[in-house]
Amino acid sequence: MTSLHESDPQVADILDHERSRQAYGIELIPSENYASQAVMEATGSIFTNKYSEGYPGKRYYGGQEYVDQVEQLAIDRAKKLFGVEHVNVQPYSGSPANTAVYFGLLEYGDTIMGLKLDHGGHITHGLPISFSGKSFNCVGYEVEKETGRLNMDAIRELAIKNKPKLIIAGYTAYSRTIDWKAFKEIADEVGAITMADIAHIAGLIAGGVHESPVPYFDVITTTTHKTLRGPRGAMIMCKNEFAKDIDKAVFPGLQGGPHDNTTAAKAVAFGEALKPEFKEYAAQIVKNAKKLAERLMHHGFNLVSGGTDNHLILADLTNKEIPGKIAQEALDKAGITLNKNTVPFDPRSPFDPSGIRLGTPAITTRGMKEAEMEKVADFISEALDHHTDDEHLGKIKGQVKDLCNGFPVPGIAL
Ligand code: DSN
Repeated sequence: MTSLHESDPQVADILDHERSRQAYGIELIPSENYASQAVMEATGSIFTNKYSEGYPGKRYYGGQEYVDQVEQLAIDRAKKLFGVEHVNVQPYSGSPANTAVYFGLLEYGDTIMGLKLDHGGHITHGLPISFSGKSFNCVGYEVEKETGRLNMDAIRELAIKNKPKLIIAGYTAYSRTIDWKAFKEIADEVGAITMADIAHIAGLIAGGVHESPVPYFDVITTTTHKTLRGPRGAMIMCKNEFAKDIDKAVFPGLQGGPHDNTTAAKAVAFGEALKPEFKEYAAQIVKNAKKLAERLMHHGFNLVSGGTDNHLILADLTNKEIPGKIAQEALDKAGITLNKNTVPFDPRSPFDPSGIRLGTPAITTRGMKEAEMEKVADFISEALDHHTDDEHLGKIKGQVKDLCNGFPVPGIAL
């Protein structure tokens, strides 16, 4: 048994640095989180060595007695967690999961309707240069300019005009709750299938703080590593009537062997999310985001839609006269990680947009609460006020480290 430090000190050294970066910095990218030690152990487990094309009880390789157990366990736990009829836990990540839904349920050229990327959607929801945009007739809906929120009447009109075969709800940069029932009613009116992409808010739904699309939607995709706090991966949940088509689309339609080590880690994460303390975690994510938003607004930040109902905040920095890219870079120097992001109707480019996107899943995992959110907002404001002063940013980085020292990351041993 040779450790990584002995066998490959170069990679081990990079990992050590990344470990410190994660432990001593404030992680605000809303799609990131800190997986538990147990999730990481399963991810790095013996199942890395196994191939298991097929599904439990119907495989194309021998030696499946334990793989079948772990995949079935992941499926059963996911069903219990979300109350769904059917689950496929094999998708490698969110984009392959969404692609599998399209591949299984649509014909090339069909019309699909999703929120435009620069309004908070996802690449796979119909961005013209993506596989989804090239393969389907994609009609993008928008948020309202005045409110930054979805307008269900406008979405209904667009659906009636374009008659999509699939309507997608669920976003990557939208900070408000989603009216699943209203989407379902629109879909029924135009005869569309409904797909919810709950990647960002899966943990909030599992934890009972956001309404679930399950009673309304036909198909639900999610990654497993964001608010759900599992390994990098995804799953597709659906009504039984779509199960066969979805399973065939995942394997053999799009993928070969599932990553069984990730499947084991998904089972662990779903087990963690079924525990009562996960409900407290999910509720605290939202409380923290609301407090962070409130304090940022106190510092004069202009938040799209005026605040948040979930784990994320989208700030338009136009009034601060700091482009998102410069803000991201300055905050990196202060030990605060978030991402530059377009805001709806952004006159700037995605590489140099007007906004920043930030969120609370990771800092909530390390136990920070409302009092710390005030400090985090104060750090951000101070850093952006001094964004050209590296010395000042370095001083804030020291204070960030002091704060982080009081909130060790579960899963990172230093
Ligand atoms: N890359 C993810 C995010 O950051 O929101 C979406 O897939």
